[in-house]
Amino acid sequence: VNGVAKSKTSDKIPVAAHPLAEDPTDIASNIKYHALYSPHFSPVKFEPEQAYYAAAESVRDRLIQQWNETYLHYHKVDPKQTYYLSMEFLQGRALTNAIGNLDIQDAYASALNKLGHELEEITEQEKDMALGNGGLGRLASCFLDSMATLNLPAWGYGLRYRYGLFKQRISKAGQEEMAEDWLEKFSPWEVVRHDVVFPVRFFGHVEVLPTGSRKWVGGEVLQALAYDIPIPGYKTKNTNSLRLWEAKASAQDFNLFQFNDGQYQSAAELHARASQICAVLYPGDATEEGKLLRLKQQFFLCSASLQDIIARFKERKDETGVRAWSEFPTKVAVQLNDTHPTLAIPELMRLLMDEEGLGWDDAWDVTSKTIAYTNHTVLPEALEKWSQVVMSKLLPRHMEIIEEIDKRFIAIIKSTRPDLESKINDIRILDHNPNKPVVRMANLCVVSGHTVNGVAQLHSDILKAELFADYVSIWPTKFQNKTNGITPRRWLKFCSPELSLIITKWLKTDKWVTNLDLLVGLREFADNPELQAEWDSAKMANKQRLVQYISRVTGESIDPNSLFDIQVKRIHEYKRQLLNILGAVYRYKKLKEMSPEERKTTTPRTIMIGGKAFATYTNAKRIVKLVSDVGAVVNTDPEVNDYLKVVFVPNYNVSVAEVLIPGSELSQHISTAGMEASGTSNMKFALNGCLIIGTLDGANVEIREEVGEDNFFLFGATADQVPKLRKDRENGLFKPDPRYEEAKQFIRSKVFGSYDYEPLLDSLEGNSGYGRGDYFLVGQDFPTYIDTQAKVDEAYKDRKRWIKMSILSTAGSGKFSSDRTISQYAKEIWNIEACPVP
Ligand code: HBZ
Repeated sequence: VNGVAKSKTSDKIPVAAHPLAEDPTDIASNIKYHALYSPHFSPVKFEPEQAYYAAAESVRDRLIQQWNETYLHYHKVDPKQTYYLSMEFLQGRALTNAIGNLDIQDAYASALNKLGHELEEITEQEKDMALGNGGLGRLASCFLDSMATLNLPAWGYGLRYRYGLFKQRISKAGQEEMAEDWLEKFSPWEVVRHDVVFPVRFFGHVEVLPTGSRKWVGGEVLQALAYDIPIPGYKTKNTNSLRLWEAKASAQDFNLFQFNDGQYQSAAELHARASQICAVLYPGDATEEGKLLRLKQQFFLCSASLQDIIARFKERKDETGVRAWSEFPTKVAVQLNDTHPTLAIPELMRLLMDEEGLGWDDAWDVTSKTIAYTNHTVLPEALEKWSQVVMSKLLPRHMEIIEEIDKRFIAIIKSTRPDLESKINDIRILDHNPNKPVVRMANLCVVSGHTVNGVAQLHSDILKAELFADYVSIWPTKFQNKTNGITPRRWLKFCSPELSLIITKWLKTDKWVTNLDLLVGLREFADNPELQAEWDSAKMANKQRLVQYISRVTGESIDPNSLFDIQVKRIHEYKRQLLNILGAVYRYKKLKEMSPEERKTTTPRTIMIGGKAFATYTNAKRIVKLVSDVGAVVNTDPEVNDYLKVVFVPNYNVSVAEVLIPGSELSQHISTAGMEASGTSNMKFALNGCLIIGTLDGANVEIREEVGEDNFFLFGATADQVPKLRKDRENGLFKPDPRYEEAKQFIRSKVFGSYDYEPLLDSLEGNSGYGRGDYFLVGQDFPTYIDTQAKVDEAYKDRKRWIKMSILSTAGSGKFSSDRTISQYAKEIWNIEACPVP
């Protein structure tokens, strides 16, 4: 293979299949084998791209071995299994994670060296698998890693989108979206299962059979085809599956007669409709077509997954050959990742009643003992409601079942809780509003599921006190909290190997990788000058890597000695990137007013902001534009250049996060209190020794408790103050701080260009935005934000103090391992146990 010859030793390495090789030379042979015998390119090149595919395939060989063993072991033991249903999985890249979890990174690095390549360069060839939007999708992926690492028999179920989350480009106009083609060549990590195919119906009607039972018939039937992605656990044989469904039409649906007659489009109409189902993640839902497509996607995931789960349940019967349906909940736990897969509820009811012959009561018993629901938001506009008209057309039998669940729920309330009668219209599932009758998906989940959980303590408390308060009085034990977590493998060990080695050295063990609570052991060394020096240099190495990255993607040169201040997350008004940029504008103005001598006494900062705005969310896009416009002026202003830079980091995604987070020193988690359900990047930053400036919102509350209040820069109104502050504001009682007015005025004076920021700034005034001016309380929190940023500047001047705080931040992050979260789900919701492969 040409190119392999780049290295002196590579021609001595034979081409051979060694799927389980330990030795770098044998691994190199195996990589060569794949380059030659699993060719995807012409046999003339062995450049980084070809090396990546060949290396990935050689890793996959090894995974497949463990994967098959895992499946057979679960099949034999037949434990209760968890099925995590999610419309999103934000997996990112797989190669570093796979060789890290298999603990073969050194061998691979040296094997690739022998072939004339660097592991780091090879891993960068991989495209991110971005089948998710943000926190919710990444959480699902962290959970998969923990479930495998904890040897839990568990599956992820999702959709195989052709195009994942869009690629973001920043131009003069602001954000531009482009299709992200993660399958442009192919993915070496997926295995198509031609034997796993299920029919999924849309439209049609309900027939009543002579027996009285009902059957959904007619309409159109598509096929769901399974693609599996291996999910290796860390240093364990257990390798679980992420099963992604793709929609197909069958050959019978191709009208050869029409095609030969030249009617090409109508000949393949169902094929075309099938290819729309999984074409894109989150199709725009501004139009009726868009809404229908999204509902189809949701049902497609639910129907295919449940048919698969039921088939597996039936396959694993005992010696007597019978298995009562009442055993189903002892073998199956289904977790709904938000309401997006809610249709699993009526679909399971339908399959049990119409296909398996159970009566309503038995089917209900099984369904309600099987399904649990996680809520990820209290924002009213994010609570899913589906038109009853659309639902009846697309899923007539499911609509009947939902109506029956609603009816029975109301009957129970009337007979057992007369005190709640006046509230029935709020808590029932169907909303018969004559203008737009809808199905309230969260209500359906709460009524039907056995457990409902929020994702951080504050969020779960708010759910119980507000959104679901009436249900709490009906089912007091149904509601739980499961504070989110992140996998310490991807988010510390693999993304920051330097810091990881130091941690292992000082703790004298690497057991923290699977027992993150051990990090508290760092506390006793937080003042130790030797650890501090090592810590400082590891952080500096990560900052240098970030400097290189920023220079590569933006052309901006940033000073590694400045304070690296980062806010990366989806752009949303409640997350208040606008507060951040207003703070930056204020800082710039003050720097301009200072004498050169005075400027020298300030703490130099590089403010980095990144994140994608939903394509139709205009104000979010204006925020992106404002950040890049501010950067364009500040970064080219020679007076302030040494003291402030503002950079918009384009195309924020999982692999970009893996570079940004290790190099961060301060990160901003500054949502309006009560609005961010949890946040998970806050955990990743804290784990990497980055200090947080934040509000008492979501998991910030718990992070602050764990790292200590001295190591957290707190500001802002609290969640319980927010309603009154909004009222005061409406009543004209809000007195803006002069600094806040100054910052807004500075933007209005066109210092940052002539783009029309008025709609954005206007959302902060009078009556606009959500109908009430400054709904997100940017003006309210601005003064304490600025004061707290001044405290950050002071703290940074004292290197020893800062590094100590940084160490204490990592030391206090043990609670936020997704291993802890998943252990709690397993014990307190799913009732499943580990099933380690011997
Ligand atoms: O889920 C996020 C929350 O905003 C965040 O606070 C939390 O940490 C995280 C994990 O629990 N929610 C989302 O990411 N939500 C979505 O991406 C979303 C996607 C489709 C929708 C609505 C929301 O229709």
